Amino acid sequence: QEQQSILLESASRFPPQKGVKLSYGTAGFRADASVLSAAVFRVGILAALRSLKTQSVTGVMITASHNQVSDNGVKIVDPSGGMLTQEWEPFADALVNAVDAEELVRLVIAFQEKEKIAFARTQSAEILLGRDTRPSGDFLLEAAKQGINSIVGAVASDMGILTTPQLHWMVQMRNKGKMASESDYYEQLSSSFRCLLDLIPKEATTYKIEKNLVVDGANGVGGEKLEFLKKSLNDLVIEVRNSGKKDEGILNDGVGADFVQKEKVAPRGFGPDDIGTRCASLDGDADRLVYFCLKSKNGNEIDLIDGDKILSLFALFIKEQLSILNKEENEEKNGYHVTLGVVQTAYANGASTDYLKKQGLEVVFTPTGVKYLHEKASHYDIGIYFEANGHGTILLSESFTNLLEVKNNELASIAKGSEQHRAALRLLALSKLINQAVGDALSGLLLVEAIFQHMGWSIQVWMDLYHDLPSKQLKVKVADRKSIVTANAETVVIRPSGLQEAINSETAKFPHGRAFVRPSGTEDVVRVYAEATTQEAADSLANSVAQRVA
Ligand code: NG1
Ligand code: ZN
Repeated sequence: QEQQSILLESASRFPPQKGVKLSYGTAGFRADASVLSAAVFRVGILAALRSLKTQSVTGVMITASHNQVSDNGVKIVDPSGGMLTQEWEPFADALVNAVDAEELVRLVIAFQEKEKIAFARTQSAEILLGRDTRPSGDFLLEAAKQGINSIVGAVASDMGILTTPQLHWMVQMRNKGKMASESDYYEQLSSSFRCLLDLIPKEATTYKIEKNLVVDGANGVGGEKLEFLKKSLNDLVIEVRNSGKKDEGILNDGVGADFVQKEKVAPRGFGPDDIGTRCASLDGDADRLVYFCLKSKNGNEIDLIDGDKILSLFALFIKEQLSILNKEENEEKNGYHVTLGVVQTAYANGASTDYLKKQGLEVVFTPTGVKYLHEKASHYDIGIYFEANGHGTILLSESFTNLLEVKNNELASIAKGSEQHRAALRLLALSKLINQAVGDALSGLLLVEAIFQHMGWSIQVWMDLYHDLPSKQLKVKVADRKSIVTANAETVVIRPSGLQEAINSETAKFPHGRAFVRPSGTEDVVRVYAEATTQEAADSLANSVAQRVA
């Protein structure tokens, strides 16, 4: 009763915008920031309910990632540190679209009964709040706090301005009972990075590693955080551009990983002087990372190193460490077979999939969206997942990590300092460096740099692992994007009928052509992807498929 009146009173202070219908898409709710207050308030309620239900810490992140600065968004971090459980998404939709405070209260009470969630002053639910650098973040954060405070027994902890992966990491660490502050995050990253560098094989490499890296911070939170992190890194000189400082430019405007990957050009602030330098780009909330190299003296053309190629680098390194570790081992005697799996989506360049399979790796596909990739990767001892756009990470199962600890202790006493011992130590350091809650541009960047120094590669060697098939992405505006329904990890359209046949007949016109369409989960568009042996063919295939969709 007390709960109902508190809820009713606070909900009436956040009336929803008429005519706005939101859905919990690939990455939570996103819209123009001006219409989001009520949604964020309600997501605060939901995060509190999730925390009460699981008796664990949850999180609310306010960000619209790579979208324009006037947009914002909100999503829930589940107790595992990953995305909100998919079972609760329909409730999130219902709650956010409730027409008034009365309906909202009815929904909450009904859901609470169904999920058997108890409200009591003595109950303690804790919700960590984070936001990116968007100016609208401040008032939206306030709305989230009020939503949380309207649930009896729930407390909000404002963690301030953070990258999305930092907040996910904090929630994961808190629920494991580990140190989870922002400075713990930096300490874990920089110490495991140092550890990997200390384990680099002694043999002289053929190539002298360029220790300078220039990073495009998308004028967002990642640039700011990297400026801080880099101070504790020896052996790597990072120059951050588009770091979000006043006058450096607008968030995601001609900068950032999404722009670089989709447009295949250098971001603002990069030019001919950077030819030959290793460059990287983060997205607006620093959960995506791509690398690139400027190509031409009189333009902004680049060679792109996307998520697929970062994944390939990680996979090669891990495979090498596993084979060193197993060199003198008899698997049967050991009774432990390490499963290593790679997870991609239909957006992965066909050349990357071919390459990975040729390396003897197991490659599986899921629909777009981290929640699907992450889940699939968690079925392996070591699961590596990446979206082509640069979002990805590595998951190491608990049993495998425990096995590594045991092996490390064993080897430390019988073969200290052996290559085998060092391989175990490298994998342990990797498990601490990589953010196992979600894709993290900062942690990913440090792992790339450490592996790079380990391999003694030039950037050219990395680029030449395989050559991307030319590809093209388009967006098509349609009346109702949800009328397109796909199957088989989004590679085929099953509705409307006839569309897949049309795509097939367009694709058949191009040798090695591949094309698919799907409704975006974050924008009101249908996305078209095409791949072929030449850029002209890929463009033309994308255009003709787009015409069939429109
Ligand atoms: P949608 O809008 O559903 O395509 C985009 C990305 C996803 C994912 C989400 C979340 C592409 C083609 N799609 O989703 O991979 O990163 O945003 O940010 O890049
Ligand atoms: Zn992002």
